Amino acid sequence: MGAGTPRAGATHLRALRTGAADVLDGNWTGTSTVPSRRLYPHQWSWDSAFVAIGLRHISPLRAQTELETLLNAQWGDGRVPHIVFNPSVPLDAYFPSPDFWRSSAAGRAAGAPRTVQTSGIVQPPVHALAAWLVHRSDPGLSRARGFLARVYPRLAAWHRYLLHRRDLGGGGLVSVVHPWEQGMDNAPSWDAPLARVVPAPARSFRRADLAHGSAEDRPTDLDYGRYVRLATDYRDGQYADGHGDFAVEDPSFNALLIASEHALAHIARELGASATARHARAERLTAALVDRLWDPAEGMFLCRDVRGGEMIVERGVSGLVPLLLPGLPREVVGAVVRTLEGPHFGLGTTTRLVPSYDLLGEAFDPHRYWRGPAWFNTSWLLERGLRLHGRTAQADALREAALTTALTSDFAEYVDPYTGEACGATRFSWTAALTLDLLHHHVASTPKGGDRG
Ligand code: 9WN
Repeated sequence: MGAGTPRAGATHLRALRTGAADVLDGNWTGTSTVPSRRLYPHQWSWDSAFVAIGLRHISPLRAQTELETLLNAQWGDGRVPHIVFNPSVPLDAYFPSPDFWRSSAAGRAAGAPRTVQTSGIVQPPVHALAAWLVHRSDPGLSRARGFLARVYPRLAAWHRYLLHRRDLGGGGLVSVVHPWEQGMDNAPSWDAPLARVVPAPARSFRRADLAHGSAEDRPTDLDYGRYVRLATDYRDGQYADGHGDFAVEDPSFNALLIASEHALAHIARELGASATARHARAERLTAALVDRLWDPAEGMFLCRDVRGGEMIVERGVSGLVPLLLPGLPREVVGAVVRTLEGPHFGLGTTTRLVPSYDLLGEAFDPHRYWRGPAWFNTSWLLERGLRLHGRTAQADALREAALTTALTSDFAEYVDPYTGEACGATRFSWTAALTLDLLHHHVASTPKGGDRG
């Protein structure tokens, strides 16, 4: 592996498993897992999907519960909210808090639940993929509890919401309406579309994140002002879709939807229904993704600014995530792998884990949120993609690097992509969970088999 990452030895493997399980135990609330006790003290949507993928190796029951708790907060229109608030956590522990989103009042027309408070935006749809992997880890328990039969209609409604209410560009792909929806909040790809948004005045809100993280690593106040404006406008429009100033088709969000659509096909078949229509939809979406977001000259996928009507020429890790799709044309796979290993992302040469943004980009910063550092979930997705497309040596090297870095960084939220230095929170849930998943496959050493298919 480049950057001198050592191979994880047996002692490390034991320490990793114990350490990762301990992080997940510490962040477990009884019904779900917080991403980080201090920084993110509620349930987050895509975090919970990644957490379930790891939890299944130590407790399939807890993994099922994690997903079911999230889906219990689903809105009537099918959306799965990006945060489910824990009522026992003080309001000022995280901003924006439930009194900002006012989900049960402002979201009434969209069918927000009455008994639980949530945000009104969404996050990437990793859930059906997670549900399928959780089922595969213990099919007996899953069948005995009717797990898939219960989650399938909810997951189907979730995908229906995205495909029917969020095709704002009219080309078959889903748009995100807020940078928080895509999950890579502060990525340089949002700079241009965000520039059109008038920021909410700094005095109109109070950030909670700066109490736990260093200001140089977090988004700026100006960015926050814009995030707040977009969320306020969405709320004040009763969370109806199609009116906001920000709409972007993002490669990673759509690729995760497609991967989850394939997973829904497997779930349908397991439940005795036909998988054909779902696989066909996934293939159609893959074709739309290539058609609308693939840039052959850049050798990667780009975001499309739906409101501005143009492609956003910034190289973010999101543009590599479609590698996890089985139906990607062979030349696209080859080009994405070359980009991943080339000077912009440096995997196997200059970087340990996949940076969130172009090493040579003007906005690159190895420590600032989503503008350069490496996150474990994107490396996990790319490890999966490399393995799926037969790049076994590269997948093995990335897995080793992720395992070693998870241990040395105390399961950091994100790391410096060159040095692996810990940034943000430590004992971060999805880092621990995905470590357990990588570890499981490392030990099983079944590159293409097992439950990875
Ligand atoms: C806003 C919880 C979440 C992750 C996101 C990450 C960060 C929140 C924030 O934390 O976003 O949703 O306050 O910055 O960007 O990917 O889901 O871990």
